[in-house]
Amino acid sequence: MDIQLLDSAVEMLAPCRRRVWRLWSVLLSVSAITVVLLWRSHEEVTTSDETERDDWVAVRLGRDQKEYVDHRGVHVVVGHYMGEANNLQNPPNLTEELLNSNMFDPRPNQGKDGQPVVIPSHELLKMQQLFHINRFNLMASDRIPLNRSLPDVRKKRCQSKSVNLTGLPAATVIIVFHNEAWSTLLRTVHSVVNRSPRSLLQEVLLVDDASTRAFLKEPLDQHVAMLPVPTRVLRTHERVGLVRARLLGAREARGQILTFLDAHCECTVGWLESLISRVAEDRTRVVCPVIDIINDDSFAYVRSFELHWGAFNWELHFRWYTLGGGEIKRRKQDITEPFRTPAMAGGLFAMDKDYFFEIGAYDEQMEIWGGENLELSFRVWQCGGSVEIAPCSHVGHLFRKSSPYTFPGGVGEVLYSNLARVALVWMDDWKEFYFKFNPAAARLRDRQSVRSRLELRERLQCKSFEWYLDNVWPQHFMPKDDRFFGKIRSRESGRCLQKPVGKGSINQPVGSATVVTCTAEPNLLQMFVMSPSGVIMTDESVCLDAPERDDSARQPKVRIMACSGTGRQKWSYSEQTFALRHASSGLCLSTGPDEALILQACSGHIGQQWQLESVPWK
Ligand SMILES: *[C@@H]1O[C@H](CO)[C@@H](O)[C@H](O)[C@H]1NC(C)=O
Ligand SMILES: *[C@@H]1O[C@H](CO)[C@@H](O)[C@H](O)[C@H]1NC(C)=O
Ligand SMILES: *[C@@H]1O[C@H](CO)[C@@H](O)[C@H](O)[C@H]1NC(C)=O
Ligand SMILES: [Mn+2]
Repeated sequence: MDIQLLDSAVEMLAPCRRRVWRLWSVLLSVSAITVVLLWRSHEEVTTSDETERDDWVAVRLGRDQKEYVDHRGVHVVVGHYMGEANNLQNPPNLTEELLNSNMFDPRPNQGKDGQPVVIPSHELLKMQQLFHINRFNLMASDRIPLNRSLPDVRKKRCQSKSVNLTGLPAATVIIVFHNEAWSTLLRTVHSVVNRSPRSLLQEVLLVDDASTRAFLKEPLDQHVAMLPVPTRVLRTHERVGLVRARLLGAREARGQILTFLDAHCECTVGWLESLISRVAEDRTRVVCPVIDIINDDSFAYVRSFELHWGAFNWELHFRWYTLGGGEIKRRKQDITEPFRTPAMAGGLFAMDKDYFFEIGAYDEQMEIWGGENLELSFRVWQCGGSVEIAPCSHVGHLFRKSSPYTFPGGVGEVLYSNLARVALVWMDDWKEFYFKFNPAAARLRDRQSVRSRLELRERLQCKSFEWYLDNVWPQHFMPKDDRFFGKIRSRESGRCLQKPVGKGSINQPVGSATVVTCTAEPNLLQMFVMSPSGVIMTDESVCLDAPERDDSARQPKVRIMACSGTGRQKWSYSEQTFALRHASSGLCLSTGPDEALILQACSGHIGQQWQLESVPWK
């Protein structure tokens, strides 16, 4: 999940292996150390798929920027906005005049080929002031031409794979915006116009959701009138939010394929044909591009990783998790082949227009944004379609640290109402799990009228949420009737297993597994799921993990790590001896020094006895 770690692990791979081989040839007497090194490097090769090596990374991600990758694509984490709001207690004095002026001032070579923009030091103060308007570096954006060049970030095999455009349906690209900056909005439009095969691009529809900026009115109409592709601007009379604005665009669309984009994207070559060809083959497919990163400070285009799929955590916040083991294997056969994803980020996707309306478009009761991506994902999967990511389609998206938008009614109210609707309509028993552990959403539960959406589900004869979990996301970490959910208590100390706290609210919480004083429910840090196959896991897709081999001499530490589906994360529990035995090493989970947990030869000792205390989840 941590893109920086992933990145450096991949980059270190090649030199590391060379070093190992040199050692090997020099030290003919095969020392134990060499063996260990070799084994290590082998393990690294197999776990970090070398065919997925990313050769092009324009800039290193900044410290806080990397946080975006975990939930990129998505305006997800409320906590994020709340945190950022503190900085806004002293907002700079942004006058109406400043807000309404278009400061677009392109310099021919700035941002060229996706390079970062450099602002001279004497302009830094001004730059900081302007940053607050859209919560990204507006001055940097305004210096980059609308038609800036970007590298072809696709895998070699994608570049050489040609798509037969004959007979493919054309798309309407729908871009909803609210007070977007001129340069980001129009760079989105120009990148669509310049990098889409003309025969596949029917038109561009801009939906202005009640923007107040003067330059987004007549000047925008005049600008788009000159584009070589039919482009219309639709306007709502009052703020209707993302869902209803997209619906307006969808109803007006003339193309057979609806392609939704955020208003601050840049499409790269090949992006559209890879999406449309999949939908043309099967109209029930919803296809997403790989979402690359446009840095909110420098506007550098940063290639992202293709080995993640979208899902969600116990709070129904969208997350990117490492692909399931089966999917990774399947991908090795052909890395250009699209792969299924349990959920989509929501901002960027293509689907058949008729299918969009047949399966119920969007839930019109959803306000502003948030949750609509999960709603559509569940609905498509449960009602017979599929959601996938096309690795040969790359679109850059500007990720911000906070939202510049106003939320009529408050962020929490809007988001949790939307999520409550998702749970009530699509999640069956798991809605009780969601409400039980998310009081903010539970409070809004009774205010939702979801009858028409339930009728839709009935009419389309959609499958259950259990089917979704079993078939679409078998690696899920939700509770279920066929598995344990609750606390894992040491019979020796009476303490409970607890997962580490993640760095920042969005990074996966990895670290040492510890036992600490048990707390009253609902403390989600102490709740674990044990699947029938023996995986002990918890929220955010982290699992109880220990080294694979019998290394009892060193008393290997037990950790909480990203779930990998490998043998090192399998355990078995005996209700007779209360032992939790690590499958691959045969050792037992034992309390160690301090709060730590270690593996030891099984002895039946009280330090190896664990009580699995079920907690009702629905
Ligand atoms: C902000 O600027 C305007 C115009 O320059 C001025 O009239 C107003 O007093 C300023 N407000 C603050 C809080 O500085
Ligand atoms: C962008 O447009 C300008 C002016 O029309 C042109 O001179 C320039 O070559 C274009 N740049 C790219 C990368 O196409
Ligand atoms: C492309 O597709 C069309 C229609 O499906 C077909 O007639 C044509 O032969 C194909 N062209 C190539 C080069 O495969
Ligand atoms: Mn966005």
